[in-house]
Amino acid sequence: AAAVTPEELLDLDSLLTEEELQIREVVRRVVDDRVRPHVAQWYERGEVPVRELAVEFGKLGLLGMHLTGYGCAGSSAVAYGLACLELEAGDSGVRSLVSVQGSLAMYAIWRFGSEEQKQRWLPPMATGEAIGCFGLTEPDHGSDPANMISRARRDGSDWVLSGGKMWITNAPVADVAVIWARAVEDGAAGRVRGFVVPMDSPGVTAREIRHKMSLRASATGEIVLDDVRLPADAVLPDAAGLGAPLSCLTEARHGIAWGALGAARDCLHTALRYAGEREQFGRPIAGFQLTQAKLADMAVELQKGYLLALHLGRLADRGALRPEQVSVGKLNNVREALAIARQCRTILGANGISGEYPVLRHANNLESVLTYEGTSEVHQLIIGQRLTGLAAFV
Ligand code: TGC
Ligand code: FAD
Repeated sequence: AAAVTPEELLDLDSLLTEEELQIREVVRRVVDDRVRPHVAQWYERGEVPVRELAVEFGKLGLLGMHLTGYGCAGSSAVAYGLACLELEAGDSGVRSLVSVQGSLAMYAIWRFGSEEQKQRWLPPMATGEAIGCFGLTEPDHGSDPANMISRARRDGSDWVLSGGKMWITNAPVADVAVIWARAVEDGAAGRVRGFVVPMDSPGVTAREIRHKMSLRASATGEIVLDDVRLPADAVLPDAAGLGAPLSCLTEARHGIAWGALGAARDCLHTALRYAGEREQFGRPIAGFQLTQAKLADMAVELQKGYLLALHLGRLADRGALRPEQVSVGKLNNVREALAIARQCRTILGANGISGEYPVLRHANNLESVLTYEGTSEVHQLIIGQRLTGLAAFV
């Protein structure tokens, strides 16, 4: 019988609408044209043309694509997920660019910002003319953002921000940052508030983090906030408490549950092609039972992950998606994608470690994806808390 792709195995395309299939096709094409031919080189050099890509993606409505108004496309959650999947089939760093811009920075302004903040920032962010970043993690506080050290104190009507953020995607190239800091109220640390901070504000410095062995086609930086004076209207008026940044994470984590499958799919396609062509012991390695067991198991996991992502997307489109459900998707799909990438690596033998093939690049990227947006342990604890009613974080 003729070979089918892993996606054709269960005919899961039949679960998508015509419009969703069209959006997927558009994103797949832009990844084929603008990402695939260059991404190995970007990865090797540790440089990526964020601005050019952002403008390209902006033209297609991929930035803040699931948001409405202010130049955003207003697509469904499923369409957004499919876009994330296709982008990450190119590279996790490219999907990160879009996640951070749309689901973190733009979403925070869209959901919690004033009308003036939305008018000022969302249209240029939707076109990719303005790049955003999202500063929650600090050098000493990653999984426990509640213990953040960054502070915002009042000075007259102004706000003065001090502290620092670490591992911030897009920071080295960003025009604007959404920074989360505890407001100092009556001399004591109060609630977490969000601030819209132009990156050229006096006292803000961004330094690129170099020597990464993962997510090299992504700009990652540290932001230092040295008594950054901001006007009263820099605060996001509707964000008070840690729930605000955490709700932004729910948006981005949903995209990642889809996106990671793209990296896995690209690895599996590569391994299938390679196994069909590579001969050892006088026959294609795809004909060995042990190779087929690996390929079959990976195709099964990929399709299970896809069904899970699609279920989450449909729940989101009904307005019924809960954060712990997103944790199930993020935990499972990133964990399985990483396992698939590593397994594919074995099928390529020595070629598996070469940059001529995408497999180890995806596997290395997925190490970051496993850690950011909540480590797998944090998602296990979120699910565990939901199952038992007991919080085991502390
Ligand atoms: P906890 O007491 O559980 O919650 C504080 C308040 O927040 C509410 N809440 C949420 N609201 C909306 N969405 C969610 N996902 C929420 N999770 C919690 C909660 O109901 C509560 O509300 P209220 O009204 O009672 O105050 O908070 P906790 O301090 O115990 O922390 C819980 C924990 C550990 C799950 C949380 O801190 C966490 O998720 N930690 C992981 C941090 C993280 O994921 N950082 C990611 C940074 S951004 C990033 O990595 C970008 S990577 C680039 C890319 O995306 O491509
Ligand atoms: P830690 O919190 O120090 O965790 C270290 C280990 O301890 C992990 O295995 C963790 O699971 C475990 N651990 C921690 N607490 C517990 C517990 N209670 N129980 C059991 N185990 C526990 N952040 C942003 O704000 N914005 C960004 O744009 C952004 N981009 C990123 C890009 C990259 C490439 C990377 C790698 C990270 C990025 N991050 C960003 C930061 C990311 O969100 C954090 O790295 C992540 O939340 C984990 O924090 P940490 O690295 O400080 O690890």
